[in-house]
Amino acid sequence: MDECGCSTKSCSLHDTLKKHGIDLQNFDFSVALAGNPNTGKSTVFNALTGLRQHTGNWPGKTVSRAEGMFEFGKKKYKLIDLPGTYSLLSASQEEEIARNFLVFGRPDVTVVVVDATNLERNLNFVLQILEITGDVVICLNLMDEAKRKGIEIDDARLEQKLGVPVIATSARYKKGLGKLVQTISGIAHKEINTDPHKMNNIPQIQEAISELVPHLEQAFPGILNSRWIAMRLIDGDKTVLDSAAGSLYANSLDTGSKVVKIEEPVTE
Ligand SMILES: Nc1nc2c(ncn2[C@@H]2O[C@H](COP(=O)(O)OP(=O)(O)OP(=O)(O)O)[C@@H](O)[C@H]2O)c(=O)[nH]1
Ligand SMILES: [Mg+2]
Repeated sequence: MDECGCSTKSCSLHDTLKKHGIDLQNFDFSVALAGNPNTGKSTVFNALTGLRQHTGNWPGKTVSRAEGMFEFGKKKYKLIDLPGTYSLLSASQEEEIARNFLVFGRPDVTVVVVDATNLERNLNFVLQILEITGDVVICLNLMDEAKRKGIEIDDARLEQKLGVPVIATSARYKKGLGKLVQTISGIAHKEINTDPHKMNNIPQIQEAISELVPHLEQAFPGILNSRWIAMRLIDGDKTVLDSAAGSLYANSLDTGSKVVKIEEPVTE
């Protein structure tokens, strides 16, 4: 038990969370809800927290934030509804908030709400999250819609491939949410061990990165974090090249230097 009266968090972590506008006092665990826009995050959030929630803005931003709580097994969980984003590249206020919260706020559990009818695009986001944290539960939502469209998903295989639990839900109809909460609790209590799939562990990806890096360094002399940029390019994110070019140009105007600093996500 630390001085904040919480059994699981150090006070420095509380301070970090407070900077993000999250007060964890009297809560045992923090849980972030992340995902692409329109996947049902707020529907899950409302179903789990009911009226025990309040909304405001993220500190210093115009993006709205909802936080709430639920109890399970005599423990209190604070739930934070992150802005819906397609990536975590800091390209917009929303992406910056979501990524900074995951990287620096370090929630005990991150629930990634995934649209089962649009799995490919959503998995791109999941893989980015797994680069940041392995304390993840995939909420495979809109399963009713997927069924209606004749889409079949082998959730057990998906779970095996991703190395984190996958729970099928239809949040609008409150289906699967009990199992979701149980799994959140299992991760929070470290009763469920995950083995998150990391993109950079795959030999083919390593090879592709090694092939791309010299081209990047030739095109942008003095570039920093070229491996991370190469990974973003493999993701299909061409805007990162514009950022690299823009930063180089701005830097050379400002300082005469050609060094680019593009933020790199923390990997565990
Ligand atoms: N059929 C079906 N619709 C759902 C389900 N879950 C959510 N929805 C609907 O999907 C729409 C979007 O849900 P939200 O909960 O607002 O999605 P969100 O991820 O919070 O969206 P953003 O905050 O804009 O990123 C709403 O109309 C929900 O009623 C589900 O399991 N099945
Ligand atoms: Mg929402």
